[in-house]
Amino acid sequence: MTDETPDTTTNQPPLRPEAEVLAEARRRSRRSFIGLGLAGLAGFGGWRWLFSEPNDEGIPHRVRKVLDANAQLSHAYYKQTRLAPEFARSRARTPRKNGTYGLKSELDPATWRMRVQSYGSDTTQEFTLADIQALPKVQIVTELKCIEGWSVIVHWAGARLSDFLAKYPLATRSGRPADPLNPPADLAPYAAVDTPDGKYYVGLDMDTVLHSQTLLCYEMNGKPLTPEHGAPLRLVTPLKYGIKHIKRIGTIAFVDTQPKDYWAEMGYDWDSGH
Ligand SMILES: Nc1nc2c(c(=O)[nH]1)N[C@H]1C(S)=C(S)[C@@H](COP(=O)(O)O)O[C@H]1N2
Ligand SMILES: [Mo]
Repeated sequence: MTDETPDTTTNQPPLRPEAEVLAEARRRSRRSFIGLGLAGLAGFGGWRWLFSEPNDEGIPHRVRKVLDANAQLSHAYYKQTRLAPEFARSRARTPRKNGTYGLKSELDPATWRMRVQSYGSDTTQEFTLADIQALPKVQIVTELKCIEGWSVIVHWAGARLSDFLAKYPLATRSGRPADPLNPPADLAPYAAVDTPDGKYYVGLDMDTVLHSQTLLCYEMNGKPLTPEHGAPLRLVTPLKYGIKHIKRIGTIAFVDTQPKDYWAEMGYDWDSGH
């Protein structure tokens, strides 16, 4: 973040560190809550704006309730219908190397494994990159949006996380496959995804896990991922901001409670959708 040099070849605006954006959002929220009308809050854009705010300070209780109701509506909508826009491959560019938490130690791709803890048990199963690459290869050209205020169209390739969970049914207690169109009743509500060293971590709700554009990604713009962009395997989930696209996946655990999330702990909203 702050230690990164902007990539001048892609002609992007100067970097705004996440921490700086966060501080500004806090100032803005304090100043503008009083002047904000309820009508605005209840509007479709209103809830999104508010939910992008880092904290609840100063939100009257009743307003909070309206917001929660709106969030539930939008959640249902998102679940059933939303896809991130896709673009022509010719528009794909190389994104910044942004964020190095959990990437600082050396990693040998030959000995790397993705360790998955199945729902309702302590057992973990290990997967090689070849296991992931044996699943259907899915390619999407979508926008990577960072909360710092930049976005880049990127061509990603990998396996759908939902295809992985259909083949390896680790997200249900019963061992039933996690069919996104007909989710079993004993499906885990959340997944926790961490780097191998545990220094970066994201939490995902199950709608996001099973979304058709959520990939266990191993290629960027037609080439294997480089270490800076998350080799050997990263998450891509284009309805969420970049902060959820965890690079260098180490472990996935299917769990009952909302998992800890690196940037949510710093004050961003846990969902981080856009
Ligand atoms: N392990 C890890 N993954 C991470 C981060 C990080 O610091 N560590 N930063 C996130 C952020 S804030 C963004 S915007 C994207 C950027 O991905 P890129 O470096 O491939 O552009 O990675 C995300 N994944
Ligand atoms: Mo980001």
